Amino acid sequence: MRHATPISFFLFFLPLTVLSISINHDITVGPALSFSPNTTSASAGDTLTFHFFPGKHNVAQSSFSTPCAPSPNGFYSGFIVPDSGEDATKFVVTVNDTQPIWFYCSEVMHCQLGMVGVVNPPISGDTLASYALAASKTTDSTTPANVAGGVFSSVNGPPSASTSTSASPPTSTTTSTGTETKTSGTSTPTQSTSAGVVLVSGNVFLNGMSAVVAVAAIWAGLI
Ligand SMILES: *[C@@H]1O[C@H](CO)[C@@H](O)[C@H](O)[C@H]1NC(C)=O
Ligand SMILES: *[C@@H]1O[C@H](CO)[C@@H](O)[C@H](O)[C@H]1NC(C)=O
Ligand SMILES: [Cu+2]
Repeated sequence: MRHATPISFFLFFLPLTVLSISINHDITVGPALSFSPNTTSASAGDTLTFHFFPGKHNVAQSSFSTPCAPSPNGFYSGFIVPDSGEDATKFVVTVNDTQPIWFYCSEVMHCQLGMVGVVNPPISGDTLASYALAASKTTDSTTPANVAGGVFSSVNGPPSASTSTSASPPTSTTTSTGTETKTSGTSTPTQSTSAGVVLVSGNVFLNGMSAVVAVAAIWAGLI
């Protein structure tokens, strides 16, 4: 029977090899004129969850060459302005590839004063510092016409865990303009104060755990 062990071992690892783990990256927007963290490394299929704090802020995607102005088909959250603390509404954007994603807040002068960020900055060449410098030299910001490229969520973390390699990003582009329904009150905002904190989504973790348990059980049974 011993000779059977390696084969079953492979068989039980097979599902794990196609399991891609999506990670959510939390980014706070405000209350200071900054995104935190302002630099994030993400893989395709990961999500970015923007958490909004007081001050009048939003997040809009830009290109490196046009700071403080939206890129065509870029994402835009709309203004999300809580009275105090974190707004219940978060904006979740799926990362589709590892190309750099430059973004800014379009409120008057916020981009010029350094309210900018990047996901997957190039290893060499364009830097956030040079983007911020170029932004500081622009005279005004452009606010996109419509909310686009993401979904609103009232929960912390990604709206749903994707464990499939065929990435199925949330396709429902929210086109509702302007007026957002604010669910006030009960959700306790967990402000992620540590920069760069990543939350492995619960579903993925559980799937991973049960796979590990299954493999361990089989392994133990065969020995
Ligand atoms: C990015 O954030 C870090 C940490 O807060 C800060 O030291 C740095 O100046 C920021 N970079 C830019 C270009 O704003
Ligand atoms: C990824 O694709 C989805 C679906 O087209 C889109 O909503 C989202 O904005 C894209 N993400 C980025 C960073 O462009
Ligand atoms: Cu702002």
